[in-house]
Amino acid sequence: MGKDWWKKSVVYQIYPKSFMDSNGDGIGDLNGIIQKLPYIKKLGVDVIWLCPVYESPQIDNGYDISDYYQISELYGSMSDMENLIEESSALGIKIIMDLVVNHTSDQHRWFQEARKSKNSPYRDYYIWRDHPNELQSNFGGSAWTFDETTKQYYLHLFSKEQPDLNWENPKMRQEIWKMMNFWLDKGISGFRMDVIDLLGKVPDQMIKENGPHLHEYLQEMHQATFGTRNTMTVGETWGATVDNAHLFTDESRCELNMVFQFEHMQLDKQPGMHKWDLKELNLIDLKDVLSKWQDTFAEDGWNSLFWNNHDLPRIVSRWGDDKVYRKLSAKMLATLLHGMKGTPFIYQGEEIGMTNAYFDSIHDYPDIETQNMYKERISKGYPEKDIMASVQKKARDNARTPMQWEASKHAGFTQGEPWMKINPNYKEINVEKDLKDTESVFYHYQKLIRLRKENNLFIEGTYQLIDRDHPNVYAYKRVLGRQALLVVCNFYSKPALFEYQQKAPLEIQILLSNYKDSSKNINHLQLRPFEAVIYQLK
Ligand code: TEU
Ligand code: CA
Repeated sequence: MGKDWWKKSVVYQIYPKSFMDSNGDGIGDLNGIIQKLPYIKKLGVDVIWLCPVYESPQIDNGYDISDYYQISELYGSMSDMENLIEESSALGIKIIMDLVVNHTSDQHRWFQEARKSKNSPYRDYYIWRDHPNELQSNFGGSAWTFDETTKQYYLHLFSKEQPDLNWENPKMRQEIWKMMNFWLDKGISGFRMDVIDLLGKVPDQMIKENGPHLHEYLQEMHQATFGTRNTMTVGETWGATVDNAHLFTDESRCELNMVFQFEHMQLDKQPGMHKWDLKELNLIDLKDVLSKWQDTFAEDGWNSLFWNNHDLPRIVSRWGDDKVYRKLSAKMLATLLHGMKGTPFIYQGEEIGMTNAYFDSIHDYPDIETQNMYKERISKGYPEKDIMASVQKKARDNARTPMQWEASKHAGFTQGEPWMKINPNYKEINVEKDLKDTESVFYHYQKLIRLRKENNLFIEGTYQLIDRDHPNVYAYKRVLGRQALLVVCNFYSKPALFEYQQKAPLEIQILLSNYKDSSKNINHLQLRPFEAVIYQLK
């Protein structure tokens, strides 16, 4: 296997709590994932990114880890995890795990020891101050919580149950390297690294992201852990810009393979405001941002490609049309993304066009981020109907409703009572139905994945945006030698005209379309609602 296998891979993200419950307690688990491996294999992906399954009080669904070396009982046992690694590997599927090392749970032994006394050998694993400053937690409120026992404040950039680790402490870093090697030795193939750009924070200077020592830590990590192994690493970096992204990903720097940048995912909020403050997406902004990222990694570094994850609302509800044109628009969005240069990530349920939840009550959105925001905005006097409108559009729980496997009770997700309400549209939208329908969203994803394997243009072709100012159509080319792909997507339900104005190719072939009878007349293409076509030009 070459060192660049991750460039040719497609990744499937699993949020274990909501994927498949094997024992009827209403919570998805590792054996549930093992049961569904043939399904994942059928889709054609190469890698599973497994969200946290470690021991955790579940304040933030596992992003609050109390023991890095244990599997949470909710999800199974260490031997279930070993089975998952083995059975996936037998199918040619690699596993990457979530690495959550910006913070631990307040129930982690290190924090329990640290909070006992200022002289605790673990005190300096965390960040303590006599006085708080203005730093805010990403989940609302102050980032500092007073601890009675020792009368100091500790830092938490997320909930107060997620104290931040002190990365300036070399002993703490050693512990993390040891833990990473433990998992690599078990046979996992790399990590997705939670909020990795926060490690170098300097709270006294109000610096959260991209602190001065961040890249030293990542280089040290590379050297001490995965650097000598054939792995894949992707860092979650809300603070990445085209100017700093190369620091993470350029090969010679020996840090990470790629990052998740979120610029495109923030185009539908009011500038400078929070994601809850809604704004319509402007397609030209989207073209500019995605093209800028394609261009920045044209030579060195590599893009991740994604619309969805467990923190983001469902893309078909967000920028597609989940009412009249659900299937067509889900396929259009998939085509637009998977035609680009980079490694595509598919979030569970995206491959069947699962939608936002549209629950009416705030009680059906248990996520801590949403709950905190709701309370805060109610207390500030926002109208509840506006808050709920934002929740229905943007809440993280939109992605976390259980996977819809079948039309039967609880969508085939569990024999018991699901931990979270299931989207009532499961009778219409489910895996069973998609697998029976050759025109389904599932098979469209399957074809996109297959095309990427068959045709090197998808991996290596350079990216060129076409007709930037077209208000409704997103079109681009991928070029390699004398061959090219032309991807044309009508982003809206309104018919649109696209005219290819470059030199006419000798041969035009349709590789994939979301309509049966798309035209090859690329000089004058009348596109129907959400029509998306990939042409090969010779
Ligand atoms: O998310 C990082 C993060 O900053 C999110 O809280 C993000 O701002 C928010 O979801 C946007 O609405 C990562 C994990 O992906 C997330 O699930 C965790 O809650 C968070 O880190 C803390 O570990
Ligand atoms: Ca279970």
